[in-house]
Amino acid sequence: MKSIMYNAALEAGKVILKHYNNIGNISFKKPRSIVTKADKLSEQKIMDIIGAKYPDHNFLTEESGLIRKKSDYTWVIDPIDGTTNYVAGIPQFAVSIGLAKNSKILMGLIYNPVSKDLYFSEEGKGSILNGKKIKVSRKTKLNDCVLGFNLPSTINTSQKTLSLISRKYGDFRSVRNFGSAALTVCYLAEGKLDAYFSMRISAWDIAAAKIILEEAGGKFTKLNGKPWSLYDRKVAGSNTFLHNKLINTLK
Ligand code: LIP
Repeated sequence: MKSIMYNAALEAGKVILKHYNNIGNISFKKPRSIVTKADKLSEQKIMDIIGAKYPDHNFLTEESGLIRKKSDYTWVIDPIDGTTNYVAGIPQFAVSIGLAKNSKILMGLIYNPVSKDLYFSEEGKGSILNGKKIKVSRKTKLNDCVLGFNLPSTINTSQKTLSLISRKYGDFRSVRNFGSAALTVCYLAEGKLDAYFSMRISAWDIAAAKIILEEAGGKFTKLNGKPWSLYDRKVAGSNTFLHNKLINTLK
């Protein structure tokens, strides 16, 4: 399963790069939520590669939704996380592939085809970036911390997010928004950021990132601190040491 996951992500990366300087038409799935030809082709490439090897497995993907085949295994796929960056030529986007057995994430891979940074994790085996183990930061004070967040396409939830950040800004050393939730959580997993939250996230944005964070020593829950499951939208992640403080501050 691991080698299929790698192969699918690397092949999808080639598709994405092929169209990077020639994006073509952009369609709107919903107001402010865009999709390109490369999103669809990348997703198709991933599903073709995985489907050829595991024809009975389910898929949950950003562009096709849930394709259920009654298997215990579900591949959770975002063909380009950070499509707005992709379209703008900002090299901060990634392929994200997670594998869940029932509701448990077993494996995750996040690949930025421009930087070639590849994050991978497997349950119980830690997390790696380009083959080297990564670990979360060891900060324990919120006011030493850099908080990552993301802004969903829905105006109302983004305004709520910004208003929360505005109120709590002074509790943190700084905040960052990168436009790819998957990469943001990887930065947390490797200790570049110390905490993360989202008021609206989708399973395909976050499934792979969740195991990469946890296997690097981090903690990932719902925004209220309770255990996360695949369809929960409000989430928080941290280096573990800060988790309770983060949840309390963001209440
Ligand atoms: C996007 C994210 C971004 C988040 C958006 C959206 P897409 O994913 O990763 O950070 O704020 O809500 O989900 O649509 O580019 O795959």
